[in-house]
Amino acid sequence: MQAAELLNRLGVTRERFARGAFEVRSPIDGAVLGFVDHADAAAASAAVAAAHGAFRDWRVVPAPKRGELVRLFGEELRAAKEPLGRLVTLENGKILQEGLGEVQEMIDICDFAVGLSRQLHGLTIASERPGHRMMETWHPAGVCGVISAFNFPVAVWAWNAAIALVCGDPVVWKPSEKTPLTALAAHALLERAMARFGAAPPGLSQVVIGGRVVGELLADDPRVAVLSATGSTRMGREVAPRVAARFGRAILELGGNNAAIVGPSADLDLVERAVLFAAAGTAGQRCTTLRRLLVHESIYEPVVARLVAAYGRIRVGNPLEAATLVGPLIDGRAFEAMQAALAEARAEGGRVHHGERVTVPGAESGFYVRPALVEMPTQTALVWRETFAPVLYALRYRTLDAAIELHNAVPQGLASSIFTNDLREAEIFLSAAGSDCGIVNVNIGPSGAEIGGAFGGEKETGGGRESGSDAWKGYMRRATNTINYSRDLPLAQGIRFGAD
Ligand code: UN1
Repeated sequence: MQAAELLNRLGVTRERFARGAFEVRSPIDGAVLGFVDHADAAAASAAVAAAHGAFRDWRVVPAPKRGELVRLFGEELRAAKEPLGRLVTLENGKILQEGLGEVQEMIDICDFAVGLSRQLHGLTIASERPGHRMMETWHPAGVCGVISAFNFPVAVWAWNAAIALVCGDPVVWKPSEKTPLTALAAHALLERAMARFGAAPPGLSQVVIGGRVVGELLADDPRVAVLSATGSTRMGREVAPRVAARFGRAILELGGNNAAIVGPSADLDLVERAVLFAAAGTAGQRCTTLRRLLVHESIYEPVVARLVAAYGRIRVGNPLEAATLVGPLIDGRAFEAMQAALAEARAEGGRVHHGERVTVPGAESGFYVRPALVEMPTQTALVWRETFAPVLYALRYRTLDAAIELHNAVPQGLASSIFTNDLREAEIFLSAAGSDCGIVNVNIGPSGAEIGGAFGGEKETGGGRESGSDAWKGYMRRATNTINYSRDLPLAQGIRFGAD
């Protein structure tokens, strides 16, 4: 089924995808999928104004009622999983299994958010004063801006939107310019849910297709109480100071440089499967993609040999075909960045296995590559950088301490894992002296996180947390309440003030 038909089915009207000045092409074969317009700053500002207006009404709707809207959205997503997943594949190039998985992630976060809508609870805290009660109340924070990246064109928005909406925050979404059509489709499903819900204030959720000016407006506008931004560390470096300058709240999910340590006792069958999914899956274009493999010297040779062989067998091709494991890169720039990294690796004494362009019949203009495995003598400046492509650097280590040091030496801190059957090694890696990342796994790769946990990382990854656990607190403001039900006025800290 072609894009226009999918968009129709998903409820996007032709004016929205067939008439604009900007062409949208598929990374699969360069086919034109549609045309969109880009909003200017004034249009983005109008969207924020409308959302800000909606906030007055939405904040006082009881949270479980707000949850009902998200429940309906989850129903729409369930019904549209196949066409939306397919559209993700057409516009982003990830394999269909992963396109469908992305929609499943949206469904899961809706379920989570619906439950959460009855549990936005604060603490009751013992007061030091007789006849007093202290408690915390969580209130909606205000408009939530969402800036999302091409690699998860709809799921990351859904993590934010589902939580923000139950928390009482209207949402203004700036999707990646590379994936506007999936954004329009996902939003059309939310619009269907809002129509069924009946009581959503106008402007409650909006999608603003556009470039840099839209992102800048969301960063600068004081009406945007929370800005959740996913993308490169470079983008975060621009967004964060602008939000901070107006004392806004930013939830940042930026670059990763995720590693796995493979200890001497590791189950190597598990390692092979996990590395293939984590390093080659999604063509290396997840923020949680495995980029560094630190292997104990006693098993380094067999592990690398096995992976090089497995990489040679990966089916690279059209992501709509069931047997394909790796689809195209998003564009030529990603391909050039990958090839530049491989050239740099060679210059630094690295040994490059695979990584060459693959020609796919009928899709010659697509940037298909065989994922690369690069043996590096040391962890050079190149290895410190996140190259958003399927390049896995392999390094050897002698002691676990040295491995953890290498592991934590990079500037990013998103996801990590250790493969070991040695309880001590696993626990050390999980301990305060182990991995410094926001996600730390044992015997599974760093990618493919479930929505139930808080998602995000430290250092240059930005420190934000989205999705599950108590990440919802980032979308609300906390009020500490002290209530006096006595007839006296005892002061805290035992202060005496005036006559008594
Ligand atoms: C991202 O790449 O921006 O852990 C998000 C994962 C996914 C989310 C990745 N659940 O791979």
